[in-house]
Amino acid sequence: MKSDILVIVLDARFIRETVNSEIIAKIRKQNKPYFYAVTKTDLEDNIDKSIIPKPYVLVSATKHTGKSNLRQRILIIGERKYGKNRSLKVGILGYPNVGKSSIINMLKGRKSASTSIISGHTKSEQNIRTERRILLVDTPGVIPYGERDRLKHLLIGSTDFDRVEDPVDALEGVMKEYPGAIEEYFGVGPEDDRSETIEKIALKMHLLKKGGLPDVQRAARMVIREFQKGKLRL
Ligand SMILES: Nc1nc2c(ncn2[C@@H]2O[C@H](COP(=O)(O)OP(=O)(O)O)[C@@H](O)[C@H]2O)c(=O)[nH]1
Ligand SMILES: [Mg+2]
Repeated sequence: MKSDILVIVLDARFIRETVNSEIIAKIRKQNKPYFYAVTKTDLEDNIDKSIIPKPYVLVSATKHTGKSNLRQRILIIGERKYGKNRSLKVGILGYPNVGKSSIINMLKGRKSASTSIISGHTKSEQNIRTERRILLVDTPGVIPYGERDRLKHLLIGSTDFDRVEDPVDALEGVMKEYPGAIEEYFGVGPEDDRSETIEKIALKMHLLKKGGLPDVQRAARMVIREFQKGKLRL
C-alpha cells in the first residue's frame, strides 16, 4: 500500500493482543511515519496507559471522542515529514474487527466506510476523502501470518460469533480465562462444570432443541455475540 502515513488501530480492551508486530516491522523498514489509534475506549474503563505503544491517540468511534486529536496528529506528522500543504494518503491498519472503518466514518462525519460486527467485512482497500488534504485508505484487517490464537481472535472479534466452529468449546475457553464474568451477566451460578453453566444459560434464554433439551450450541454463539458486541464486558 502506498500510504504516506499509517495509523495502526488497537482495541482498548486488548491493547497488547492487537499490536501486530509483523506489520510494524514492515512499516519501520519502509521508514514510514506511523502512530497508534487506541479505539473502543468506551468499552474499557481502566486503560493501562503504560502498555500502549507510542505515539498514540485515544478514540471512541461510538462516542465520537478523540476525533480532533486524531486529525491533528495526521496533519502534524504529515507536515513534519512531507512539508506544509501536501496531500496525505493515510492507511488505516489493524486486526479484523478492531474498528478501522468506524474510525474512518468518525473522521468523515458520516458513514462512508462500511462497518460490521462480522469480521472480514471490508474486502478490499477503499479510499475515502475526509477533507481536501486527507485521503484515508480503509483496509481489510490482517492477522499475523500463521497466528493461531483461537481465544484471542474470538475476544477481539477477528473470528466472529457466526463463524466460530465449535462455539461451546470456544466459550468454555473464554470462561476459563475470565471466571465469573459470563455467569454474572446471565445471572447463573457458577457450576463445577462449565458446560453445565452453558446449559443453564440456554434454559434461561429459552434456547431449546426439539424435545426441550437446552440448545448449548446456539446459546454459546449468542453469548459470544454479546461480548463481541461489547454488551457483555469480560
Ligand atoms: N463500542 C464500540 N464499538 C465499536 C467502536 N468502533 C467500532 N465498533 C464496533 O466494532 C465492530 C467492528 O467495527 P469496524 O469498524 O467494522 O471494524 P473493522 O473490521 O476494523 O473495519 C462493529 O460492530 C462496530 O460497531 C467503538 O469505538 N466503540
Ligand atoms: Mg472494515
